[in-house]
Amino acid sequence: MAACIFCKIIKGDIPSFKLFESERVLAFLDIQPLSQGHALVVPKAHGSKLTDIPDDQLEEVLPVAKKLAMATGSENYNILQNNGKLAHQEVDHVHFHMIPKPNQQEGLGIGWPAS
Ligand code: D5M
Repeated sequence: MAACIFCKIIKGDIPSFKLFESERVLAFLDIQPLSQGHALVVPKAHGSKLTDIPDDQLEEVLPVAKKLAMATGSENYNILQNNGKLAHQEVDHVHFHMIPKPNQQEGLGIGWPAS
C-alpha cells in the first residue's frame, strides 16, 4: 500500500535497522524503543488488522520473534500485537513487538542479526 510506512520500509524506500528478512517477514528495530533491542516483526503482506492477514503469512512471525528474543540473551521479554485504535495501534500495518525486559544481572546479547 503506497502510503503505508511499513510497506515503504519493506520496499526499502525508508531506511530501517534490519534484523531478519525472509520472503514473508521483515524484522527491524523500533525507532521509539521501550527498551534496548525493541524489535518489530512485520508480515510483508499489507493488512491493518490481524484478521486481514492470511494464516500462511503469519506462520513465521512467532518463530522470528522467538529468535530475536533469544538473541538478546535474556529470558525476560514481551511479545505483543496492538490491534485497533483502542488497543493503541498507531501504525496500520500488522506488526508484533518484541520488547526485551532484561533485569540488571542480564546483559543484552549482541546477537543481531538473529537469523
Ligand atoms: O506501534 C508502532 C510502532 O512503530 C511504534 O513503537 C513506533 C514504530 N515505528 C513507527 N515508524 C517507524 C519506523 N520508520 N521505523 C521503525 N519503527 C517505527 P503500535 O503497535 O502501532 O502502537
